[in-house]
Amino acid sequence: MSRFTRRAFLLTAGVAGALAFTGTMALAELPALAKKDKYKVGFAQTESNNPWRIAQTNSMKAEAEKNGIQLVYTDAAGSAAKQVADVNSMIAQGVDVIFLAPREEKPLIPAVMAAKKAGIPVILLDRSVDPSLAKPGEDYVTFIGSDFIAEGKRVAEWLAKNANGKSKIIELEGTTGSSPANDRKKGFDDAIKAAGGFDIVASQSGDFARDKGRQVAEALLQAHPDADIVYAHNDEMAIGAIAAIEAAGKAPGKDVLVLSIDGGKEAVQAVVDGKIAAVVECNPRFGPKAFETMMRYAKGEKIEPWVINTDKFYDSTNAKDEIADAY
Ligand code: GZL
Repeated sequence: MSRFTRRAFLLTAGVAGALAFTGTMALAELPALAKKDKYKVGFAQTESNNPWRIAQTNSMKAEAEKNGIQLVYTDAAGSAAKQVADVNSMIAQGVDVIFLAPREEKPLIPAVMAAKKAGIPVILLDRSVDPSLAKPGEDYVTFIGSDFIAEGKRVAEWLAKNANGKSKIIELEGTTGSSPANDRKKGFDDAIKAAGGFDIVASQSGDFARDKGRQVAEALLQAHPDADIVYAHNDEMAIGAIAAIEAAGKAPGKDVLVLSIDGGKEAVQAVVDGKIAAVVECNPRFGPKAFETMMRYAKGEKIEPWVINTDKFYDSTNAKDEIADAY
């Protein structure tokens, strides 16, 4: 083949290739949501093992009912694999849109992609997926939730000002591989290191669960009797840690500072009682914002990649006056 012909061939092949790629990209667009009178909406929940989860589910069910929307609800009972199957069943049922609270960042990617391939838009609630594997505006509509890094950072910043000499930290992590656990750890650990003078003597998952949190706190308090701070990624594990501290013959709030995230009534009451030092709220009442975002998308609005929930903060200065707002 002459040099000229070869060059022409390569140029043509390159353009054809680019067109094909663009064509493929066009096929990979985010599914739309048509404006309809009646919607059939899926909500794939991770589990119902704590008050936070139950409050989120109740908020979604109440808002769906208020808007006359048929809700297809599933509970993955703590299994990411079941949650993927739950999403696939919603796809088979032909729902119009899927709200998904991905239990862990990576295992739920196939569910997000299957919905996209089926032309069903996904809105992520409360937890996100690995950003290197799926993107808002391309693979799912948006992520509605709190800034977990900021939540961890706020706990560290409060400690830096109020630890009064306490410095040895046991960290109780949330569900391994979940975005709140990853980011609450990153936000706290980076900020506490920057503050200086603290030492995270142990960090282990309690799976966001009360009894697991208690068991892990018991074991770590025995292994680190000099620990004088417990930072729990959620209220359930913080309340479990209080039981462990008391079982060790120590006084939570005096011998050991306990800090938490979620801001449920039980934890805020523990702040009032002096057993928890501070709680960053992570509001579970997603219903109104979830369906408002869905209707904005149906109207053709471009949805921001992150619809952020703002979080309150409770410590001894406001817990008594504001406990009524807690979920
Ligand atoms: C946070 C949510 C977390 C809560 C926990 O958005 O995913 O899961 O903080 C819950 O209480 O189990």
